[in-house]
Amino acid sequence: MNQPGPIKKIVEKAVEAAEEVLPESPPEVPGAPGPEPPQVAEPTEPRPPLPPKREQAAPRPVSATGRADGADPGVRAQNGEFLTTAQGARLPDSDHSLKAGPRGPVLLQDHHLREKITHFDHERIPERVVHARGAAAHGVFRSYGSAAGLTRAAFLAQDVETPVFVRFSTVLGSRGSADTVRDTRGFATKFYTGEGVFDLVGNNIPVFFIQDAVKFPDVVHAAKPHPDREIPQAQSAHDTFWDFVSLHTEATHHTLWNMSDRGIPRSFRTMEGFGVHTFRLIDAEGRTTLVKWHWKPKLGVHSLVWEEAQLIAGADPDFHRRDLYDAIESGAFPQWELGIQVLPDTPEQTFEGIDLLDPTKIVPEELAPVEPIGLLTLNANPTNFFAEVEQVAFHPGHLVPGIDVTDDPLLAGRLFSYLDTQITRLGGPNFAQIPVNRTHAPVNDMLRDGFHQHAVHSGVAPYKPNSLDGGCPFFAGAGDHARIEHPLPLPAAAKVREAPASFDDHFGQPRLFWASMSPPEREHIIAAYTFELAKCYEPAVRERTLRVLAEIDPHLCAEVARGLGLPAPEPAEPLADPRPSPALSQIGRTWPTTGRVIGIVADPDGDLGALASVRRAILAADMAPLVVAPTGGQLTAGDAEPVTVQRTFATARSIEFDAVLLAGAPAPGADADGGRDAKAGSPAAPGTAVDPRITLMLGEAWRHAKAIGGWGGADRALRAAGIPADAPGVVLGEDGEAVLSGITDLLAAHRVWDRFPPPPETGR
Ligand code: HDE
Repeated sequence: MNQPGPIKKIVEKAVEAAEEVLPESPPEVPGAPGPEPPQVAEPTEPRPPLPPKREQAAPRPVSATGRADGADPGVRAQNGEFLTTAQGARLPDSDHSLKAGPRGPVLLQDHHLREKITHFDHERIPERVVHARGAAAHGVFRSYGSAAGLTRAAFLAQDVETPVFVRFSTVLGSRGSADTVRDTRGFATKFYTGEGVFDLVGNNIPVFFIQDAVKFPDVVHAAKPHPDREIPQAQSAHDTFWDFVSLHTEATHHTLWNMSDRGIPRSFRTMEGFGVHTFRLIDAEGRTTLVKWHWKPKLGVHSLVWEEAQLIAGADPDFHRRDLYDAIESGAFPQWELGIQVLPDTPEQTFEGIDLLDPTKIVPEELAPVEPIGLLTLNANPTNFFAEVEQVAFHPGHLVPGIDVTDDPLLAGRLFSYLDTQITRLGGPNFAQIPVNRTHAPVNDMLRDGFHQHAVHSGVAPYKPNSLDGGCPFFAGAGDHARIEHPLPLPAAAKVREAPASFDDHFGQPRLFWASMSPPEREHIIAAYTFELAKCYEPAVRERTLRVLAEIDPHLCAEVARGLGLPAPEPAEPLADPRPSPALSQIGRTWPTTGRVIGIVADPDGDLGALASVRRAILAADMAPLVVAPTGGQLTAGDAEPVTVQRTFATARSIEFDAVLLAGAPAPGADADGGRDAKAGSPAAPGTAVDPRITLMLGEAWRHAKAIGGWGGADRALRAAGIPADAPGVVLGEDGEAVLSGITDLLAAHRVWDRFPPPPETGR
């Protein structure tokens, strides 16, 4: 056994030092920037660096060739006491360039200056051409074994635990764009299995805009900002997008999902995920099954409302990123069940008349139930965003034995694209050696050299056949876990640029989706189309899109047309009535409330004891309480336990909370003045009894169908906001904890659905 070297000793010392200051359990309020609170004075005494925060993890230490290297995870990060150059020479100063005298010219021989600036100049890499904005976490996947009869994939055998890294993303926006824009979300999972990496690179919407990869640049060019003025950022509400999708009607199904509440998720934790394409599973005997992959969130599918999404994009553009990291930091680990729809592998590759090679079609869950096969738990935040989240490289062709692709023409193009784009984005062909991309299975690929080669390969014969390296490495057989392509028989065919006739049905499944929506969900879809089209400049684009909507549903078309001030066209032929799929609606079930955020508005003159006990009850229920008060600091009164304030009336906005509790009715704070805080109104209404920022917050929570509760005179605040005390989703009482219990029941249904206004009378 080796003696610990000096670096290891430093790391151990650092961990010990940090363990003395780190809390045993997760913090009550997540978001601390480091593992230890800093002192006010700048530290000057050399000491070992702090370790990552308790909830953070880095990629597992394996070598560039996939072998467990036994390294302490800490020693891979920079970890000395002293500032050095990149070559490890200790530096006495990094605040001044080397000059000929204090006022003299800077000397060319200042290598430290040149090294520091040169490195800085190259800190950025190209962002992803799509899915540039994202956030990710580490976790573990535990397989139930229920798919073991269908596939020989070792990680799907019973109770196998596989480390994973999951990246969520928006599609359209740049790396710095807002999280809550209306868009599809990426849901990409890297399974580090013992048989190599398996990537499930999916989305939160089960269908795609196009049926053939050759159209991908078209749809992306149409959806990205206009090339002349480069606006709008991360939006579909503009002419080029609607121009394309109204002409290219195979996009109708995906566009309808984007216009539904699925386009504005409340959280990554409340999104479903889909593999979109059909995949093929192969068992040990070579029998095959077709499957569609599904991720089902334990917290249920939950979305924002559009006004909320817009407010958040301004007030907290990092909303989804923060939500994911905070949930993990506070121990509310997000979970999804992986499920499959199991479909027979017939020569036609159809199921109940649905073409399984057409990525614009779903198989309704009522026809083929989603069978759970394992549980994903995200339990650690990244330690370094760039190294892990920015450099991770997924690929739908990263497959393991027992899992294969189908001939979906969209998937075929993806199999080419990802590796190709990553060579540019990650600066050469060796990005599989970046720590987050390293497989946990030994690599003997005979790929050699290239930019950023990290492995130090031995041997002289990186070719096959060879005898100089003893013939190594050798081919594997099925018994050695080889990934053998399934010998699928192909029908005789001619070389054509055509799609099968079944791909021509562009409206049947959009009709099914619309028919499956509840009244409030339909209202949201109508509003979304009306909003987006009203943002288009060209009347022809609006009119053409209305013709598409006429093929989905006359009410949808008529209502959007009404909002645009245009006549509603008729469908080309009578519309068939589809059988709805209730599984597509978000409404009608209840879900765990773990990790939900409750704002408690404190009245500094109210009962602080009740406030403190409700706060504790929220924490005990695994939810996050945020106390909102006129100023920061702590609230104290008499012998009552002091309560720490997390948000002030000036910094708080309703959008941060899933529910609002009123511990009284706070009088206007000292800064309730339009000059200081425009939210307070300008000029401030004289004689207002309740702080106007709180009435604004209540009005927003009301419109967004959030639960509102209160005690200790809270009814005055509701009156000031014009909210009836007996309205749906309002819980008032004398006992704060009883009010909280009512609010928790409401939160389980995600929104107070009855509160959304009924559809206007339109004769339908
Ligand atoms: Fe992607 N897609 N895609 N895509 N995709 C990329 O790969 C592409 C498609 C998806 O978090 C790129 O490394 C083509 C469908 C996700 O890093 C690129 C086509 C689905 C992510 C690419 C599609 C996806 C990407 C950009 C049509 C859902 C983010 C950077 C044939 C099943 C992964 C990169 C991450 C990323 C190409 C269609 C999901 C350019 C050509 C369908 C989640 O290679």
